[in-house]
Amino acid sequence: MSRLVICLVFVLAAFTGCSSCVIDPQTISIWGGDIQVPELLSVYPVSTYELTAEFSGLVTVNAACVEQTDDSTKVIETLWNQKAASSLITFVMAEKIGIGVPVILSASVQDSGGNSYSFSVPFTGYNERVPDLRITEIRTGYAKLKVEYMEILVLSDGNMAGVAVYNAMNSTKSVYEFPGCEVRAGDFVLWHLRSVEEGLICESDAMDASLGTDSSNSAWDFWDTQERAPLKSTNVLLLQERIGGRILDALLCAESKYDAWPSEAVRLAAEAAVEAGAWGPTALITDAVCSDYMTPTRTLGRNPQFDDTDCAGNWMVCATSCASPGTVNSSKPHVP
Ligand SMILES: [Ca+2]
Ligand SMILES: [Ca+2]
Repeated sequence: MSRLVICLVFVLAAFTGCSSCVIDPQTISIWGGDIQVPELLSVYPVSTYELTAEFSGLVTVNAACVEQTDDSTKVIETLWNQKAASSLITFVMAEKIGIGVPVILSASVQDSGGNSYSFSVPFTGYNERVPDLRITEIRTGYAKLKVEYMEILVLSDGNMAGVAVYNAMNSTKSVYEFPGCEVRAGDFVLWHLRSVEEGLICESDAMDASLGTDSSNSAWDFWDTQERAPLKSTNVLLLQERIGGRILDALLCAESKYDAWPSEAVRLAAEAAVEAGAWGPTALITDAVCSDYMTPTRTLGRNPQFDDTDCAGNWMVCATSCASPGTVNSSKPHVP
């Protein structure tokens, strides 16, 4: 059989070109008779100078470089420490990449059969200044311009870049990642799940930049673009320092019509929250806060009169019209 040459074109990111990089960033090319080459599974930064690439099989690296893709378009010398073929490769960059700065890793690898291919993947500079954060309020109801949101209180100064919310009951889009934003202890952050108005801005520099119903001039507003009931009232929400990273806080909530978590994903998230010490005493749905009677103006919030003890007793559904996006929660409960 003649030598099989397959070229697959993958547009992985907007890319302006890299003269000193030998790898074509938009092309994955495979040479050889066996096209079952190891697949690139993920690329993620693990420290300020290191990132890890995970493959579905053993590979060796032929070449690699990292290029900054903001205004500077700088190429950063990149090495890898590899004596034998591995499915987990750590690349070491010669220079620090700023928190949240967009970059692209381009590399060429080959497997034991001699099949080689190159790839380019975008990622952002490692955030070593993740603030301590607490979920303080959620709205799961939606009416007209009042969209679902999560309010987060910042407990220590830091940067939000890459901080992730895992929304366990949302199978369409289960993770939201915050962009870079310097925050200070005492600030409120608002993640609005829909964008249904004009003038919405994800604020990175100024708290008063965004318009929009429930935006706040004294909170950092971020706007997602989800649809169709994206935040369920029976749910487990995890706030993580980065995707797959340490759990900073969690909220387990459930309507009384359920006597068990409605999906395996939610059950596992509840267990992860309890294991991380972010909720208790158990991961059973009976230890979740009751989220009955929520409406667009009756949100679920921490009662500001109680200390944070990571359990259902800290939370309550507030009275009608007492939703408080971007400000301290009401301590007036809804009385059914
Ligand atoms: Ca704002
Ligand atoms: Ca509030």
